[in-house]
Amino acid sequence: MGNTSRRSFLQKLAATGATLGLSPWTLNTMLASESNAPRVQTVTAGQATMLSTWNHGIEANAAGFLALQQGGTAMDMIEAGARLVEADATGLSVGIGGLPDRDGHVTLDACCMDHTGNAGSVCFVQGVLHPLSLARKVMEETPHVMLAGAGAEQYARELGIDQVELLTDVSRRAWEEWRKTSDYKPVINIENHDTIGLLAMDNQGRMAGGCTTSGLAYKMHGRVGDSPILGAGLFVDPEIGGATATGLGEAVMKTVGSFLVVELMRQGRSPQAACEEAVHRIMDRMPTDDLQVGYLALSRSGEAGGHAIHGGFNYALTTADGGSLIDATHG
Ligand code: SD4
Repeated sequence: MGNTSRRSFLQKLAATGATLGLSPWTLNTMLASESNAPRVQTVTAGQATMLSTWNHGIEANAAGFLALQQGGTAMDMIEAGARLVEADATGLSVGIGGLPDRDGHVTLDACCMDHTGNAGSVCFVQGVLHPLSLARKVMEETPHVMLAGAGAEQYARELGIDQVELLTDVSRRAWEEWRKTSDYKPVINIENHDTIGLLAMDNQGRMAGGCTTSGLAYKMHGRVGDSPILGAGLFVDPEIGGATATGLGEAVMKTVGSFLVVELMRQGRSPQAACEEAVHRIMDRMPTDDLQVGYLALSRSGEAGGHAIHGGFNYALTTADGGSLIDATHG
């Protein structure tokens, strides 16, 4: 992270921490441990843990821990973290402010899984501020797992979930600029590095996960990525652990990445080794010079790991002792 972006990140973290009512001690611990963190950490089984993709994972995890302190479950931690990032209009790849498709529509994808293995998902949703909350409602209140497009939007209206214009002045201007050339080429770690995947374990050992995104910028209208696809962008087996993905969804879907990571953990791999194997599966099957994918995994015993095709992928790991931003291994 460059000095300027790091400074603004830390300022934002301090402001968010204050809003969340985090103690100065917790904030200081997070700030102090933002660098030089080990790549793999083990926490005490039963100790609450939260793991989220990219820089904004620190703030998301802080929101998750606040939900936990207020009596929430692992699923509440996930929803709280996701909502914070979805509502941040400065993020260009999640919720409001997300970059639109090539026709100028912001379309959102999200899913979640809870500690019972239950799952909910929404995809190709427009005008909804909190798609992960909508996915949770699908999981908890309907006999279905996945709602798409107009049907999901109709359900959101019935529930009274906030409706908003997701295209902001900034994202509209970026789209208008892009339209001058309409050049579509994924750019590693640049185009979409804000999608958030979250994994959590609460004090009672309950595990949950979530993933929420506006997907690839300037994608074809109607394109749905890996993020709302259970087993691809997210998978949680309450007995084994969870995994989530970020990056080019097409590569993740073709290898059913998050399910693969969890199954590898079931066979005895550590979260780190499982993420590495899932990344190598992609690297073995397709050219990856222009393609980034990163996986995160959290085991039931509280061990965390992350690995990506290319450098530049990082993630936030938070326990009651504080949070750290970790540069994932790669290659
Ligand atoms: C997608 N996987 O729609 C998402 C994008 C992403 O970090 O995660 N970017 O393909």
